[in-house]
Parts: sequence; structure tokens; C-alpha cells
Amino acid sequence: EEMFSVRMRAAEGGSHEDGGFHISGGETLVAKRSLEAAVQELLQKALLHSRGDADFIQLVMERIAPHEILRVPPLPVITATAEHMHEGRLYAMRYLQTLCISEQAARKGIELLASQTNLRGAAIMSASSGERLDAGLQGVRATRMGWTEDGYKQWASRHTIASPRITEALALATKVAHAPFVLAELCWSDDPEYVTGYISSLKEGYVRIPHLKEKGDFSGGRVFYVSDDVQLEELTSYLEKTPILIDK
Ligand code: PML
Repeated sequence: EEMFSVRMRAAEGGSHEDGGFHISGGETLVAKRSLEAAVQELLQKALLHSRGDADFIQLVMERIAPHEILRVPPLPVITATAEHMHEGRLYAMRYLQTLCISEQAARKGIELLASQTNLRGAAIMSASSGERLDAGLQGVRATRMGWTEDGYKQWASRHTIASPRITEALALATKVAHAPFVLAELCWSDDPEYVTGYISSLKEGYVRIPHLKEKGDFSGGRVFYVSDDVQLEELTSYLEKTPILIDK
């Protein structure tokens, strides 16, 4: 069946694609018969995040050649224990180091997310030095990923935590974990009401950390940690272009 990539971006205070303050973004890869429903869902998300008041909402639909699509299973999900932010960040610091991220890079990644309130794309960071490598510090956005209908149903029936936020994050994290040169991803939401984040890797799966910030904090974003032999063009092309379907 024909597949479509659907992407949404909403902004405030700007009328063209690059202008404005980023409010919301979303992403899916669906069969043609689900295209309308997917567009509606993303539009609702944009309206919800902007409280019906976005200056700019962009929805892009693009046909994807079926033979280009790679299918991978979702990363296994584990939830760590952390009672409050300090415990969560300490856990993150230690856990990142078990994934071959240096202490310095782990600290820099956490500091970056803690200091950013409107990080548009993910930062690409050297896992050894903690240096930011994305060109012009513009960030890179992972796109063209989604669940198969069956894959999603099966996953949701086995995971009581299934929610649009978590399944979207897991699809992204699964795509990113399969990226060349990526060792791990660190993420927490910039939504001030949502304090759970995660560290994901192909090696250990998707590890949720219940408290990576305090309520009311607008900071957040994503860091992709990469190995020293990283080829940025190859990595960026995979993240932005390679279509990935999350299947069982
Ligand atoms: C986001 O909403 O922007 C990212 C959500 C990350 C955490 C999802 C989870 O609870 O596992």
C-alpha cells in the first residue's frame, strides 16, 4: 500500500517557515487510507499546543516509495526510578557513562537541555568531548517515521503507558537508535507540565526517567550523542530522509 510521511510545525510571531517561535511539531508515516486521520490528529495537536492561536501551522504530506521503507521493532521500554529532579539527573549522568558517553559530554548534554527553551531540532553532540557538531548549531530534526497499524496495536495492548506522547517519542527514539554513529539519545520535553524524559540506545533500549526537570520549567529538547568517526552528512541524511516504520 502507498505510504505518506506527514509533518507538522506550528509557530507564533512569524508567518513563514523559518520565522517565529516554535510551539509544536509532529511527525508520522502512514498508509494512504489513514492520511486524513493523521493530518487531523497533527492539526489538533498544533491547535492544542497553541491554544487555538498559532500564527503559522505547516502541514506537509509526501508520498514515500514503499521499497525505501525500513521496518524495525520498537525499542524495549524500561522505567527507571527517580523521585525528584536531582535523582533523575544523577541517574542520567551515570547511565550515559555506561553507554560510552564521557562524563564531560554527559554533563554538557544535560546542561544544554537545561538551558534551552526553544531548541528547534536535536543537537548533535560528540560523545567524547561534548562538543556540538550540528552545522550552525541549527539542530537536526528526525522525520519520516511512524508505526504500522498492527505494530502499534500490539505494542499498545502490552503497554499500559501507551499515549500519543510516548508512542511518538518511542518511534523517534527507535529511528534515532538505528542511526549510524549514534550511541545514545537524551531527551526531555520542553512542555512545563511534563517532567519525564528518557535516554535511549540500540544497546539498552528506551529508558524512561520520571523526573528530569521540575514542573513549570520550559527547558528541554533532544541530544543525539555520536561517535568520533561520525560522518555528519550521512547521519543527517538518515535522520531527515530515511523512512522508518516501527513494526512488531
Ligand atoms: C516530548 O513530549 O516532547 C518528549 C516526551 C519524552 C518522554 C516520553 C515518555 O514519557 O516516555
